This record gives sequence, structure tokens and C-alpha cells, in this order.
Amino acid sequence: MVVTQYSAGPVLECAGRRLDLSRPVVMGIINVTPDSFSDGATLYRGSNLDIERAMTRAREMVASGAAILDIGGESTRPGASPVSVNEEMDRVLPLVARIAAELETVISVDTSTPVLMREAANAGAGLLNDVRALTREGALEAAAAANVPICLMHMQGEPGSMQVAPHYDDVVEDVCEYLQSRIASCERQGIARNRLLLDPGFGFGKSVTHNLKLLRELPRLAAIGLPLVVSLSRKSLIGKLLGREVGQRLPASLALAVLAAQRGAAVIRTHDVAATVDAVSMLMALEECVDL
Ligand code: 8Y7
Repeated sequence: MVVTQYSAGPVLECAGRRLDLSRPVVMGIINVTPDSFSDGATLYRGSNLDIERAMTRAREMVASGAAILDIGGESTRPGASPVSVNEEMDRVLPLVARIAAELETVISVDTSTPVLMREAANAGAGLLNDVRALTREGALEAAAAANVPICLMHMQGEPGSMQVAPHYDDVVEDVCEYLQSRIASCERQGIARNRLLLDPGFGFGKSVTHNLKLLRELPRLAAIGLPLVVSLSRKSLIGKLLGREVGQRLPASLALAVLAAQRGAAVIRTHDVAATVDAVSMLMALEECVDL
């Protein structure tokens, strides 16, 4: 049985830091939100103590093999309260600056906010991760000016209501078409195609079946020809399939990470860096055993 679709990807330039996607890499999630659902997060209000805690986590993730850290200051969890632009900036920017000064890793900023895209790039961010795929007013312009790689994610609806009744004619086809149309918008804005990464947005306006179809058919998204980011870490489809609470979802998250890497994911976004690096390393050992 041959299921492996793994194929070597490019090397991206992320604000002077190299992101080598010739093998799958792990992106560690650092949420700087008071309401993050799965970090065990301690209230984060941007105090010095909070930054020190986040830095401890950042150092651990890098030591465990994270190639990228994804810093997010706006929770996109269903029902999360919206944050003001100033609050999002105050949470994210000091941490980006600290990580840029202290660690060699690529810094990703999870935001849909144009002014933060510009400021984050100035503070040392090397990648922008937008769950709204640069659809907010001014986001295409801000991302073009930031001059760093960008992850375009698919979402149906808005976080508050996206899980109510997600509907697709053909989920894989619809997600492909949406991402292709966002690539075209980027190109019209002067953002070169080779600066883009794509993400099907697991859990963002998708039923369990939609998520499973997207994972099974990930090679169809990979065929667009851009690196794929996949994040299934602790997500609710695991809860729905297995009846597990958030704290009990690591084994299933690891299985999904390996299945995604096997089907062509270039970047695995996760809360659990060390375990995910080990799991994905087993896939790579298998891929490369002919050379040993
Ligand atoms: C994703 C994401 C979230 C994802 C990308 C969570 C910010 C919810 N999910 N970004 N962000 N892909 N690219 O569970 O699936 O982490 S927030």
C-alpha cells in the first residue's frame, strides 16, 4: 500500500531567516490571549511577567525543534470575544520583538489586522498567518508592503457563527477554488506566488466529515503547487470522533500530524512541539531509509 505523497518543498526567505521546507517542519503555537482554549493559558495581559512566561515557552519550543513560532493575539475560537486593534498590537508586538532579539527561529504572526501586519514585519516577524486570507480592508496592501511570506487560510463564515451549519457542494473543490482566487488577488497586488503558503483551515466552518475529506484529499490541495500549512492540534473534530476533552487529544493530534505530513503538508502547526517533531521524524526516517 503506497499512501505517501510527501514531496520536498522550497526554501523561503522570512525576514532574513531561512525556512527550509525540503522536509516538513513544525510551527509552535504561542497564544497571547486571555481566552485561549487549549494552552492552559494563564491570563495574558502583556505584563512583563506574561512576556517572560511566553518567552519560556518560546525557548522550550525552539529547543524541541520548532522551525517557526506562531504568535497570536486574537482568539478565533467560536464565540471568542473580539479584541481591539490596540489590544491585539499590545499583546503581540513586544513578544515578537523579544523573540526576534533572542531566538533564531522564524516568527509568524497570526493576524488579520493590516496595521499589525506592517508593525509585526518591522518588529522582526518573518511570516504572516491570516485565517481570513487577507480579505480585511487594507490587508492585501499591508501584506504586500510587509514583504514576507504569507499563509492564506480558508474559512467559511466568521468565527462567531462558522460552525452553525457549514455547507459545501464539494468541500475539497470549494476550498481549492477559494484559495486559488486568493492567490490571484495576491498576485494582482504584487505579492509573488512564491511568497504564499496555503491552509485548508481545519475546523473553520467545517463539519467532521468536511475535515476528514480535506485531510484525505490533501494531495489535491498540494497539487496547487504551494507549501501547505496544516493545524489539527487538539481540534474539536478529535473531541467529536473520540469523545476526548482538550487535554486528552495529544495521541490523536500526533496521528493526524503524521497523516497530514504524509499527504503533503509542509508545515504542521501545533501546541505540542516536542511530541510532534518526534512523530513527524518517524515519517521522515521511513521516507529516507533507502539512504541509510
Ligand atoms: C489555524 C490557524 C488557528 C489553522 C492556520 C486553533 C490561527 C485555532 N487555527 N492558523 N489559527 N491554520 N494557518 O485551534 O488551522 O489553533 S486558531
